[in-house]
Amino acid sequence: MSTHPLDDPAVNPFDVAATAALEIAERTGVDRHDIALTLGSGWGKAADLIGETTATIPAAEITGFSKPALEGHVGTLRSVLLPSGKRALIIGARTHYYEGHGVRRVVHSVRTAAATGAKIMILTNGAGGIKETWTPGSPVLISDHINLTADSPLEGATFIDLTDLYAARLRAIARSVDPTLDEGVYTQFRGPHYETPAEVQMAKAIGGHIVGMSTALEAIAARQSGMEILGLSLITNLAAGIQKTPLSHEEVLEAGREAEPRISALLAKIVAEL
Ligand code: 8IG
Repeated sequence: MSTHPLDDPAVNPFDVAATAALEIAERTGVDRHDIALTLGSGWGKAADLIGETTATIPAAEITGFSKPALEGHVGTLRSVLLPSGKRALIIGARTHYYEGHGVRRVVHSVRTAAATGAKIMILTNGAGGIKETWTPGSPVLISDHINLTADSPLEGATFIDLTDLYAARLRAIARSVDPTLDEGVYTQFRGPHYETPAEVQMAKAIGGHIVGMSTALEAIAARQSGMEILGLSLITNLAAGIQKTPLSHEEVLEAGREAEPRISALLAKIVAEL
């Protein structure tokens, strides 16, 4: 029998998020957070650069959060005081859809961020690149997404507009910090296997430029909660068949480590402009 609150269909996931937000307020001493960031592979160092960390909490100690499943993913929530005086909540504990715990658990961190007061949600990830001009280590803006998981965080007849999901306003701010930032359509596959070369060609044919396993479902939940969204992918590898060599998780981690100082500094500069 599962004892996870989000596994009980009778439980309202927004109530669980509200409880988690109260716990975060208590543990951090910060009543409201203004911005939230989910830091995926390669982006973790941004946490140290955007401001002063005033509290660090193991995420698993907060209601609804699951233990991190993966190396390279930090299972902490951090409250950071920005130079502007704003407060950022840093989520270093992503639950992936491929873990099989259901989409409620995947988007719990995003709903919790909204419940802490965050109006801007920055979603970052490591991903595969389809555009031939991209090389491993390139950060790119997400302009839109294609959700190939056949799932949704929305339950019941909840019809939500996804136009300008990745806010043009925030993308323009990011480009004002780095005018060389390219952008592309993020295509979420279920994973955890990487795509076949044929699936990558399909993603390309339907308008995808980035392949990943995380961000689309989170962005939908962030929109439902009324947050403005900025999405950034670190291209850690070219997608299968685009690069001629097989993909390896080790290679992906290495590309993330190599790019981390550079892209984390970029993200910190972007956050300072928000
Ligand atoms: I890092 O090539 C990383 N995550 N789906 N495909 C998918 N997810 C990824 C990839 C990739 N690289």
